Formats: sequence, C-alpha cells, structure tokens
Amino acid sequence: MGCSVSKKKKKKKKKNAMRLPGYEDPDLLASVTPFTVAEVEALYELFKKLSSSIIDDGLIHKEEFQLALFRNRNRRNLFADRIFDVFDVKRNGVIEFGEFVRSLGVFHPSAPVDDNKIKFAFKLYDLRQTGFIEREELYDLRQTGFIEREEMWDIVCIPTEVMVYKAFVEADSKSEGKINIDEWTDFVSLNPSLIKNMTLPYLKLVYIGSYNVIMGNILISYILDRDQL
Ligand SMILES: [Ca+2]
Ligand SMILES: [Ca+2]
Repeated sequence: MGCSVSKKKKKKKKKNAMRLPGYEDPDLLASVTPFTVAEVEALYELFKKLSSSIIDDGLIHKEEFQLALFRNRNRRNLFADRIFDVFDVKRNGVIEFGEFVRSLGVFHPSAPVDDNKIKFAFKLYDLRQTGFIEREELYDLRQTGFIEREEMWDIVCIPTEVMVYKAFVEADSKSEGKINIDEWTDFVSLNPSLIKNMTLPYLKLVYIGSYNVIMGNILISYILDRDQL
C-alpha cells in the first residue's frame, strides 16, 4: 500500500514537472505544426536544456537565448533580438515551450511556403517593427550575412547598397521607400530564394537521437550567420 502511494506521488510529481509555464501537450503541438509527436518530445528535451541554462524555470529568457546562440549571455545583435521577439508570440519577454515549437515549425522543410512563412519572414526582416521593411533594415540584414548574396537575384558580390537598391526597384511597387506586407508577398512569390534561409533541410535527415545537436546547429547556423556574429 505504502509503496503504491509513493508511486502515485512520484507519478504526480513527474506530471507536474512536465507542466511548466507555457508547456503544451506534444499531441496538440504536433497537430498544429509539421512536427511529429516524437519530434515535439525531442524538442522538449532541447527546450529544457536551453531554458535551464541560467534560470531553471521552464522559460527561455533573452539571456539564455543569447547564451545558446553566442555562448555568451551578454552578447547581442539586432537580428538575434528580433528572432527572440518573433518567437515570443505572447510578448511577455520569455519564450515558452509552445511558442518555441510553433516558431520552429515555420522552419521545417515540410512547412509550405504559405502566408505563415511569408509573414514570419516579414516580421523578422522588419527589424525595427515599423510594419514595413525599410532600406536600412535590408542593409543591416545583408551586413549580418543573413541574406546570402548568391541566393538573392543570382548576382554574386554586388555591394550591399546595390542589392538594397535593386530590391526596392523590384519590391517597392508603390514607390513609398518601404516595403509593406502585400508588396513583400508579391516579391517573395517572384523570388522564393528570399526565404530559402527559412527552411531546415537537415530536419528531414536526422533521427531523434541527434536532435539536440541538430537543433543547436539550426539555431546557430541557419537562423544566424555564424561567421558574421
Ligand atoms: Ca529559463
Ligand atoms: Ca512568450
């Protein structure tokens, strides 16, 4: 009897431990993202690691995010800040598990190039959150290396100023000096390579055991350009 109570308590304790703030059921998350239940569970292991690196509270704080990306909790850059903000859908200053999985789902290779992905990229590129992509933002993205020169417009080694000019000639159809979401949607449909960075081809190739390593690499190599930061 005593043994059975103790087992029950243990079970309850384990269940409560799983219910950290922002925790969502893997079945639910798998139903709304391209991930399988097993992949969501593997992502939870990675999430636990990232969210406990400074404060073990089941939430990824900005400093933990910076630590994961740069191995330095105090190192920042504008684009990393923006990624954090876009992941933090509820805008409460921390990334919860549900936000983490839903946001990474956009990068899954099976995720369609749909409104969701196009809007996600728009939000990322709108570094200063003005509701438009402006010249200086494209300039900064190019400088961080996020926009690969050979992937954009098939022109290698053009100076950033020229790249930005060319982008605006093509995208800014209203000639307002800034790109709105409709212009962006048209532009991306003509230049799908623009959001090529937002897919993670490795995800299809790996198996669960490698997930932590792969996801670490994804966050570092795919979302940000390692050499430039
Ligand atoms: Ca934390
Ligand atoms: Ca949040």
